[in-house]
Amino acid sequence: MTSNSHYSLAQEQYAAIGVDTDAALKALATIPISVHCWQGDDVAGFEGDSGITGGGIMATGNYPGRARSIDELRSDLEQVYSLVPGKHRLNLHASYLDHGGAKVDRTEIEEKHFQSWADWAKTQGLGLDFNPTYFSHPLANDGFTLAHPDKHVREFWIEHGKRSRKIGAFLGRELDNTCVTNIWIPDGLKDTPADRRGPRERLIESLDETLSEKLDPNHNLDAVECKLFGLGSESYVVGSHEFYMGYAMKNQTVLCLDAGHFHPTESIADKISSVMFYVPRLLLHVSRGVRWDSDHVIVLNDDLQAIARELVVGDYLSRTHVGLDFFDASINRVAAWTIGTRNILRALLIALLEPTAQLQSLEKEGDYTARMALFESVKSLPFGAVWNHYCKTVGVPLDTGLMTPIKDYEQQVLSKRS
Ligand code: RNT
Ligand code: ZN
Repeated sequence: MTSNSHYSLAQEQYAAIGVDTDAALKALATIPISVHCWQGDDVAGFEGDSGITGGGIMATGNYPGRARSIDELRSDLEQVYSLVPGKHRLNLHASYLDHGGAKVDRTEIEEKHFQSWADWAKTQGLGLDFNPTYFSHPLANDGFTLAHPDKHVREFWIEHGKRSRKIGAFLGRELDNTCVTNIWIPDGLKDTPADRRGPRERLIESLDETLSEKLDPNHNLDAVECKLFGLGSESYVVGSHEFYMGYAMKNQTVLCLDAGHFHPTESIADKISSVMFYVPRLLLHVSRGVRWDSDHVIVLNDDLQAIARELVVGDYLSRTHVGLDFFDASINRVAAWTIGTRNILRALLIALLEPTAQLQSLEKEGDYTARMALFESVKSLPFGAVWNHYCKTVGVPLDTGLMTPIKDYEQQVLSKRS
């Protein structure tokens, strides 16, 4: 049987439950995924130092081939985008600046340090997103930045945040494509705090000051990201969920929910339809928590499907920026990026192929038995044939054909890096 007939058959089976596969693929093609730059180099950045030093996050593994320069990272990213169907975005951290050889501290970053990223993004047809970098820096090493007890340290990080937002606006303007600038800070304590309130008061002040300049929302949108705990902040994180949910609601900023930043059994899927009543927009860091780690490569599991389903079924896609946040240094990084990015798209496709109207009317009628039967029967419909058809149409490999180009690239490019 040809793959075309596989698709026709799938089309028929979905049509039988009232689902239009062509419409689902058309919708999928319009969803941009913001691919995080930091999977390619283990969050090292290009400031000249080597990798995360503190800040509650950690890349583990020593698979060869990490990108050591901007050119290498771009080359790897081009490889990734060529293996992922659709038009997407790149999410940059301030530490990935193009400093042209000069030592540029975090309070010295300017638009010009990101010009080459904007130029490259243009040639690639990518939108850009941005993040101030509040970790891997001597002034972040004691675990506090925007909430630091020392005013001078706070001022340093406030200045960094202000500059980052302006760079975000610059990128949005250059590309004529709104940039989301997301604030995540590591601030917290390893052991029981004596004062939970003080650091939060300071954080509010620092955030207010950082966000005080009004920027054109067509160019830049501000987001804030919470966390339950991190390495070195096990007992207390200043920017907790309640903290940032309140802050985002009050100030109408974008709220960022990272799938790995909650209790291990707590899913962000159920939070979406609650917070969306109160915040203008949502940023997702789609990730996978495994025990203490919040940043494993996303696989097509129930958690991922639940998140994608909420976005589609709740009709939230137009108010949601879907970003990724994982970093695995123990496997081929191009593969990690590619597989993860394709997985959120696969999850979204499954959601787009759901007979939602039917499921919801069964639920309304109170027929939970039929709802369960339909939910379960949908699981064995041939979503893979629809996905394969999409990959074929846009000219990217099928899932089963991914490792050939990845291995070629590894052999020709990655393995030559020491
Ligand atoms: C850390 C946050 C944050 C970072 C990136 C590098 O716990 O998830 O989003 O992963 O900014
Ligand atoms: Zn995150």
